[in-house]
Amino acid sequence: MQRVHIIFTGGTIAMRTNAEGLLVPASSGEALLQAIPQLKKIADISTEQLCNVASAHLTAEIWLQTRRAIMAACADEGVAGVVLVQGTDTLEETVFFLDASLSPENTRGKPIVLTGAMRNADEANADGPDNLHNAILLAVSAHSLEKPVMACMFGRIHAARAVQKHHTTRTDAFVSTHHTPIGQVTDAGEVVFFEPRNTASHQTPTLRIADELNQLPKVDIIPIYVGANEDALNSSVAAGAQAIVVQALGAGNLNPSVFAAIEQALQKDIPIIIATRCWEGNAEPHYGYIGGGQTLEKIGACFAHDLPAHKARIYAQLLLAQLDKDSKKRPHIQQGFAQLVAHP
Ligand code: DAS
Repeated sequence: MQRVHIIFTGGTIAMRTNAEGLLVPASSGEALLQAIPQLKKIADISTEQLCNVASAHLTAEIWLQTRRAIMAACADEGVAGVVLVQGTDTLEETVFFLDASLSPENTRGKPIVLTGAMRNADEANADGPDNLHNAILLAVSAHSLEKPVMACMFGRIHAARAVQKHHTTRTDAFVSTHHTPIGQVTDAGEVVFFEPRNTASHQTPTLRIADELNQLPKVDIIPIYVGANEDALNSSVAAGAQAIVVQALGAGNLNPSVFAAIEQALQKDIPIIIATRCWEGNAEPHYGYIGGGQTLEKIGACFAHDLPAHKARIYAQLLLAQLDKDSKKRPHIQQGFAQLVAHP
């Protein structure tokens, strides 16, 4: 039987209601597995508990540690695939971080499957056991994918670039924005990939970073809305942001006050990346009025394309992590984001 290595970091899947009525992290990964003995019929399982926290408490340091743990597991010839269990609130960020930062050599082509649960471990109809079951099945069967990092929730397999949590509580909370899921695990336990599964539309260029990194550069997100002013952006610059993602309106538009602040930040070599608050569609240079995408492009801002602000932020962090202290940031960020278009 093949072996799957499961890395636990916490989330609702491991939460229980305590004596004070508070839903908090409680069960270890091992305890969760003991309650689902049928999993042992699918694969041999080894486990590792990196932490047991709500996913709102995850940090870049934990991500980098998780990345190293995945590389170590993949280097073990006895391991067929890796499952990473975490809270669903930030699952799409972790899966994107791993997908963008792990090269095919790092994973040796082995599947890396992220999963969690929408219902806590002590609910009668908890979805954690099913999700774990599906993730393990996927980890032993999804070999030879070009980009083997994916999310599996509610039987649906999502590409890292596309996956988003779009409902706060439902068990089918996850969707693939712009796309359909790349596959599914059927009720009969069959793993089915929809073709074409390896097309560029699901992929993110790999950004190689040093394995020993313990932190990622500071990149902030500034939301735009009617009446937004320059204060948040200026505070972010003053607090030492190395780049700023602006979650703009529509195709990538904002008002003259924020535009002026962006111009000043760009003059200080602080890259500005324009994302959109729209659910679907690309951020791109569309309008020529002050603060419209065309004028932002003219002054040197770049565009996040299909990446939502929280994924564009991670992509910018990884790009910045590739630079030495004295390198110019703007050209590198611009080139990096331009590559996303080649992988639309
Ligand atoms: N509490 C949330 C988290 O840890 C939700 C979850 O796990 O589903 O992300």
